[in-house]
Amino acid sequence: MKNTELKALIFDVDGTLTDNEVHGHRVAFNLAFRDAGLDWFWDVEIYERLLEVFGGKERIRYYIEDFLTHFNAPGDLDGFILDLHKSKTAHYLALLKSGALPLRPGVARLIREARAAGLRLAIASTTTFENAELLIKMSLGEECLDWFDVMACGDVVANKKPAPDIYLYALEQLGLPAAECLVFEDTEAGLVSARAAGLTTLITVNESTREQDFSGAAIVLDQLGEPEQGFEVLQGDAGGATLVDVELLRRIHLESAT
Ligand code: XBP
Repeated sequence: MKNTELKALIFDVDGTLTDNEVHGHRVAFNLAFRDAGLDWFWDVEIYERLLEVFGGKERIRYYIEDFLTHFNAPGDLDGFILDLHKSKTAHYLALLKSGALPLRPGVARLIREARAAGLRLAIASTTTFENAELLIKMSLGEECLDWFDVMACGDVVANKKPAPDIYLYALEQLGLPAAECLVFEDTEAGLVSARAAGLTTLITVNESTREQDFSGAAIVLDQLGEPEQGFEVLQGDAGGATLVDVELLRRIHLESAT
């Protein structure tokens, strides 16, 4: 049991705020490969394997090193990957602007409710700041960017998830101990990262992560839930609740050991 007050919610972005990996990032990567004249195509099956590696630049390198049998790497491989990733990010931002990547159920509702209840909000994501920033602008409104005290994104830390770096950085920027915060994640690696930073973690799975190992999560749900569509509890105890609200979060926080 905790004897601390819940003061802040820390949200992962990709897969948690929006179900955007297969339908967003993957599409953007393939468009960048096409523009570069590469015959690479990441179908869903390959992409879900590549999601083992967090970080778009790191994922491209992983593909080159572990999936391609013949690739005449350019002399400046780092520069090649950087240019490819910049092109991918441009395509991803265009997808966001098109409205193709809405928030998952319950996300906007919970964020508004948490803010009204005086909880602080933060982002801790491997994606780039510009990707996270535009998602919030497009889905919540530009004025809502100020709701997030911290937006810890991408290369701000050296080691990406499952390393705890991005969560440790977010806690440092918040000026709060882990015991006063609660994390929302969608992947096993994200859970490992948050738990290694001492953070209580709520999981909302998506189709790519449903079968992953979420041992150590405070609770595992299929979504945050809406009044008209309750969540499904996959692991843990929601005490009869059908959607994630501040009351449920406070209870989960108090009942979690660490
Ligand atoms: C998920 C990631 C990111 C995205 C791609 O981040 O691993 O790398 O897949 O985005 P999180 P970039 O779950 O931490 O939000 O190409 O911008 O890295």
